[in-house]
This record gives sequence, C-alpha cells and structure tokens, in this order.
Amino acid sequence: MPDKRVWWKEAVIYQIYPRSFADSNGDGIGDLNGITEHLPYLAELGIDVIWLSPVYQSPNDDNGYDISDYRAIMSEFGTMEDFDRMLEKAHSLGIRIVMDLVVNHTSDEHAWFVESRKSRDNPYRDYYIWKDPRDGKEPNNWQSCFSGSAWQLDEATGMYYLHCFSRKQPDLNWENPKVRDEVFDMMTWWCEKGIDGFRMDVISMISKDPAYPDGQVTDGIYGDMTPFVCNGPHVHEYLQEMNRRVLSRYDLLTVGEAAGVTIEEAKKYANKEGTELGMVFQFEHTDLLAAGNNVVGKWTLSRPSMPAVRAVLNKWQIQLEGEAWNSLYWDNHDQPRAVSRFGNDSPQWRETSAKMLATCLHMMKGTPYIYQGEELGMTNTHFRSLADCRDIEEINAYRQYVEEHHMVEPEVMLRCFDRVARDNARTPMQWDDSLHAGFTTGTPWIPVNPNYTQINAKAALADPDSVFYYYQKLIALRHANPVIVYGRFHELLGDSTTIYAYERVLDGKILTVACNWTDQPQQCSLIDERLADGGEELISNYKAHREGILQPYEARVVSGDL
Ligand code: TEU
Ligand code: CA
Repeated sequence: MPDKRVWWKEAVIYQIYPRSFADSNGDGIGDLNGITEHLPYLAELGIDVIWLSPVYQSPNDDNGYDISDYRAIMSEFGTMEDFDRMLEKAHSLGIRIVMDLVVNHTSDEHAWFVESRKSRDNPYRDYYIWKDPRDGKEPNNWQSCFSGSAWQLDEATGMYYLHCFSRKQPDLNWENPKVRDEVFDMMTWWCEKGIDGFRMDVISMISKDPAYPDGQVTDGIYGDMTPFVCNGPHVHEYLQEMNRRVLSRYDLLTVGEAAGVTIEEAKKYANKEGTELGMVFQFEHTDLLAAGNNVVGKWTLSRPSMPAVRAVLNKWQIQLEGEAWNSLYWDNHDQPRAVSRFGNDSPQWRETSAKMLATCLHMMKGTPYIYQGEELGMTNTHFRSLADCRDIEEINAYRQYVEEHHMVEPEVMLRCFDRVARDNARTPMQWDDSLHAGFTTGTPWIPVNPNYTQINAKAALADPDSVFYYYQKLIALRHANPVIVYGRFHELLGDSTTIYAYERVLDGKILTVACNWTDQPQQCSLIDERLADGGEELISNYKAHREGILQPYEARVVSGDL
C-alpha cells in the first residue's frame, strides 16, 4: 500500500529550545525576537518547519513545560505581538511553526489548579487527580520522573494530587470531559492564529490505570509508574476525539511524544487512516541503557552500541512500513548531544562522525528532526558540580541518590551527567566566538559550553566542509529525491558490528547507504559493488575514498536504478 503523500512527510523539522537559542535583549535568556532575528539562518539551512518548545506563561519550574496560562506568552520570552511577528516572518520564509502542546499536566500556578486545590467540592476539583491517603501516606509507591513520590499532599483538603513530573506540574484528569473541552478550545485558538501543528508532550500518559496500583521497585526506593501511566485504557479514545474536534479541521503536522510506546501502540497513535496523530517519537534507541549497565535509573556511564541502536531503528523502519509514519531523531532538549552519545566528539573525529550520524538518520524513512546546534556538531558539556546544573531532573536525582540515600558518589553522578543530563542539550546555541558565543550580551542563564570558540555558526558558515553545509545538502537531497522520503527500507549487512548499511527502493530507484560507526577503517565492498552496477555517489563525508574500505566514520550514499 503506497504511502499517502503529504507535506509533513516530506519536511525536515528543526527544534528550537527558546530559552537557549538567542537572547535579543541582554537578560541572558533566549526569546522570541532572538528567534525572529535568526530565521534567515534557518532558511539558509533549508528546514521546512520549526518545532518550538513551550513559550507560554510559566513559572519555569521545568523551563516552560509547566504552563500557567496557555494563551499568554512567557514574560521572559516576550509578548504575543513578538510571537505574531515571528510567526509572520517564518511563514514569509516558507517555514511553518509547530507548537509544543503540554496538556498531560499544567503548572500548579494555573488558575484551574489554584481553584481545584481550594476545596473538595470546588467546580475545578476534578480537573486534576486527587486521592485520599492510604494508611496515612501516599496513595501508592509511584516515583515521579523527577525523583521523589509522584504524589503531593495538599494540606488544605488532606488529599494527595498526582504529578508524574515535578510537584509544580499536577496531572490533568482527562477522564473529565470539561478538561477535554478546555484543551480542545485552547488548541483551536492557536490553530486560528495560523500555527501549523503540535508536538504533544507525553501524550501517551493522558490516560492512567484507574486502579493506580503500586509499581515494581527498581531503585530500592520507589515504584515504577510507567506501565500504569503510558498507553492507558482511554488514550486512543481521547486522541480520536481530539482529531475529530480539532486536528481534522486544519492542515497540521502532529507528532506525539509517546513515552513507553511500542510498535503496536504506534500503529494506533500514527495510523495511516489519520484518525489520531501523524507520527510519534519513540524512545527505544534513546532509552537503550535504561535497562542495563546503568548506575541508577537512566543515569549511566556507558553508551549504546551500534548494533543495539540499529536493531531498534531497523525494527521501527520495517514494522511501521505501510502501517504508520516514523519520526527520526538523535537529539532533543531532553537528550545528550548526538555526537557525544552515538558518535565521537574528539577534535579529530567530531565533524566526521557528526556527518556520518546525520547521513545514517536522514537517509531513513520518516520525518527527520534536527535539534538546535546539532547542525553545528555541538557536543555535551562538563559538569564540575551541582552548581553547573539547571535542570530539575538532574538536580532532584542528585539530591535523591547522592545526598539523601547515599547510593551514588558525587563524582560518579556528575560523570553520569556528563553522559546523559538534559542540560547537555540546553547550553546556549553557539553563534560565534565572541563572549558567550554571541548568545547574549548579558550573563547566560546556563554556562555556555567552553568549546564555543571552535564550534559556532559563524565558523561553520565560513567553512564549505562544515557540518552545517553537510546538513544543508542532506535536506536538499530529501527535497529532491522521493526515494528518500517514500522508498521502502531494507536492512543490509545486518550482522556487521561496525557498519550500519541499508537500502531504500521506490519506483525503480535504489539508494544504498553505508556508515562506518568506528574510528578504524573497515572492510566493506558494498558501495563499490553498487557503483560498479552503474550507481552514482549522492553524498559522502569524505572527498577521497579507498576501494573496498570504509574509512573511520565514513558515510557513503549511492543512487542507482533497479
Ligand atoms: O519529556 C517527557 C519525558 O519522559 C522526559 O522525562 C524525558 O524522557 C526524560 O527526561 C529523558 O531523560 C517531556 C518533555 O520533553 C520534557 O522536557 C518535560 O520535562 C516533561 O515532558 C514534562 O513536561
Ligand atoms: Ca532575552
């Protein structure tokens, strides 16, 4: 069954984390006018859509993923006029804007929650999830994603409210039709303003197991809530209702951030009939070490192997074929920098391996997402102490596992942060080699990565062989070659421990991709064979090649006719 052709399958998306992208007024915090000023840079890169992390009013307990007013702009980011100007400028450059929809929870400062907590019979009480104490304590043993119990006692009414994230992010009760009405009205309000879609924050968590059973204790302290909050009993009903009442009325890109999603669930969330969402983000390749040689929870000192990453991505490429549409990503604001996690961020191999990773992902089937700075080969940073941390997830984990339970040595936890802390992705965008990398004329809210003097957009734009121009070529190739967008995926060299290879086939065209994930030359004649069959090189991160060899981190793509 050929894929239905539609713009968001042919697009390349660029994610902006506004707080760290560009500061236009010297307060050390990125803002909307800073984005507007840099739209021509994104037009030069050639991307089609910007996914904007939340810009709504928020107390910033979780940097905007705790919303106190869905119809107002966060004061630090600017005004609604600034937003409208950015939207208009983006559209004039042919760039669409996708908003971040955070409706699994609100801020505890949202008017709905301020009312809800006032009394047990307040009209807004059932907008949230309240439970009586169990034996005088929390209703169950669930751990929040940000450490500690997922339940907070509210003295005024002697009941606990659920917060899967911080205690300042109470979960909305989607079983309440009034909540769904409020959310759908708000979404319509933004669509009427002319935005082009939504990335839906933890959308797989909006329907909970009504029994709220205890979870398995995995860290010796709290229970794992994942099986009881992800892909719950009514999640597809709610999304089909959202689709009927809002999404189907506009021409939107929709992508669900689906923590805990499986292939079978993804076939529902992103079904080809289009009754729910366009696509989902899955987390199997980024959570690979969540079930293995970790220090505790997600915190790890190791990195995933190429065969393990390949097994996950190939499974999603093959099993969604003809059923649902894939998203493709290495990076986002919650993940460490791709070149540090999956590539090699040493001065010798950083750019070559960044280009190899880009090739490996962007030649796959699905909609590719580029996270701000990924196009420069920006790297993880280094955490000298807790004082360098800004993200509630790592700060709370440090407090729980190092300070409170003495399960992890401080130095070990900081090394884990170097590997996988979310702040690795949140250091300011590196624009040039001036003070604070040209991000701000003030004091940045989070330290700039000291390597900005070597890694920055100004240097990249002056270097024809930069990672930036390599991404520009990959994006242009996707726009020009339907086989890259719609071609069927076939695994090649599946037993190699060093080479990630595959082919794509559409309407008599065949694309062959081979990527060496190691810092050593590897025997590989696949590309030579395809060239001998009349293929032509489409892109590579090396200018000169060696017969029968893939050089360290070499990526090669050959296009031919079947
Ligand atoms: O992230 C959901 C989520 O599961 C994160 O906890 C992420 O997987 C984890 O931090 C990886 O270590 C979304 C947003 O992307 C994130 O920024 C928010 O903090 C979170 O939801 C709550 O809104
Ligand atoms: Ca600012």
